[in-house]
Amino acid sequence: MTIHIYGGALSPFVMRPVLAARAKGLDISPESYEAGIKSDAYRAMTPMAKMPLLVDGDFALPESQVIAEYLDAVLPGPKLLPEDAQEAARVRLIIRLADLNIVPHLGALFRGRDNPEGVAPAMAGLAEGLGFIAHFRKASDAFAVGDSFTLADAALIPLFFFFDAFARGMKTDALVAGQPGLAAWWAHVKATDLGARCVAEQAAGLKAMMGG
Ligand SMILES: N[C@@H](CCC(=O)N[C@@H](CS)C(=O)NCC(=O)O)C(=O)O
Repeated sequence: MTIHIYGGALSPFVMRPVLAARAKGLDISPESYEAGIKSDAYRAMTPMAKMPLLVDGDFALPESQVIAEYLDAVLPGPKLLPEDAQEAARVRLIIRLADLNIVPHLGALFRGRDNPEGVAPAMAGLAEGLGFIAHFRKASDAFAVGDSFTLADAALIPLFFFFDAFARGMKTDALVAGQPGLAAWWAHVKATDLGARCVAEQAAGLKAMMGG
């Protein structure tokens, strides 16, 4: 059965399970849902009408993190959650912290041109969120947690794309530079095949959204 992930490549939520699948050895790319994500057919599969949506046969599954965990469970390939319970908990914690403390501020950066007063509070929130994540990483972590790619890298890479993407206008790269451990992680993972491909696909998505 072919697994489909519907959504656009700019979305950090779409790229999270895409990265997880690729890390397991399934070379998948996000597909746009032809009828649109607000269509009745799409809403019949997920009433929230958001991307991503995984479709695996007659099984439809929304929510990026839930999809990534499903793929880790069903696909062969390396496990994306460490065996060690404390390391697995650190992976889950970093993902949770990113969803709670990074994700909510990204929208304000997108709206920065129309709503410049929203940028400074978002930057402060992002700086705090990065500090929370950095606190739970170890100096020995080459990947987000430990020495191999986990679900935490799948979540963080497509979010960190935006720190580079908004750097010219909003100096968001300084937020990453302010956390040397995370800056080293980001330099490392975006030089990997998985990371570089994700960044290139998101950049192409951003360019397309900006009108080419
Ligand atoms: N919590 C959801 C968030 C999904 C989400 O917000 N997706 C956005 C794209 S970045 C979306 O579908 N936006 C279109 C809309 O809301 O109409 C997840 O992790 O999958």
